[in-house]
Amino acid sequence: MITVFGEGRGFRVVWLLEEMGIAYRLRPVDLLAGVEKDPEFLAINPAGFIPAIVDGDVTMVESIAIMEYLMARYGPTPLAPAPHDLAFPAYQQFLHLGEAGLAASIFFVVGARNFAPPAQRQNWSAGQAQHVFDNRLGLVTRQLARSPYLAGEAFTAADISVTYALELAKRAGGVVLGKAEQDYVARTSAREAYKRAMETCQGTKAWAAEAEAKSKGAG
Ligand SMILES: N[C@@H](CCC(=O)N[C@@H](CS)C(=O)NCC(=O)O)C(=O)O
Repeated sequence: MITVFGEGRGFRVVWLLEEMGIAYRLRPVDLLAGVEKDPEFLAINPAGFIPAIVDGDVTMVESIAIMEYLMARYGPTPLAPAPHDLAFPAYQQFLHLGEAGLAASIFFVVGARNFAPPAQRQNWSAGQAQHVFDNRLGLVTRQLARSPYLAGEAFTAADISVTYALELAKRAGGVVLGKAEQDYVARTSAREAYKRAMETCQGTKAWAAEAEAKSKGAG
């Protein structure tokens, strides 16, 4: 059976596995407690970041690469349009933009806002990361004016990639999503597979509930 190590971006992997109906188990990794206290996980990923998967003899990191591996290995699946499909270029672009453009940049804004010493919260690099996120988000907004999902009419793994990034930005990055993005996240997160993934990822579920309560308190 496939083992997924860690939530965080591991939520993408769990959501994909739920969409595809593939058996797995989640092995929690507590980064806040200190990964050095988890030698079993460090044996899987010596670099100590999450997520990782183990599937038989295969060990992998990088959430987008893991999703591509799972869809290629256990597909075909409509979550990954084939190369000759008209939806393929947008699918491929937004699958990667969700991490390389959005999550990777807002991750550093989240770190600065929530964990940096107060004097460093507004530092130059955090500002640059925010700028990169905002700029790439413009491409998502433009695409959502054309179609309900990022690759067109049908939900794909690109939507798993980008939804995770938007939720991270909203819950911990202080980003207020526009109407199009809010409606989009409401659409993608209404899926049964998303709800099952949330039940598996209890850390993510608690974090989402806390962020929701905070935003209501602030509003
Ligand atoms: N590009 C990687 C990013 C992985 C990543 O940064 N994960 C975060 C948590 S979601 C982490 O483990 N951070 C701690 C660290 O990098 O040491 C992916 O998509 O999997």
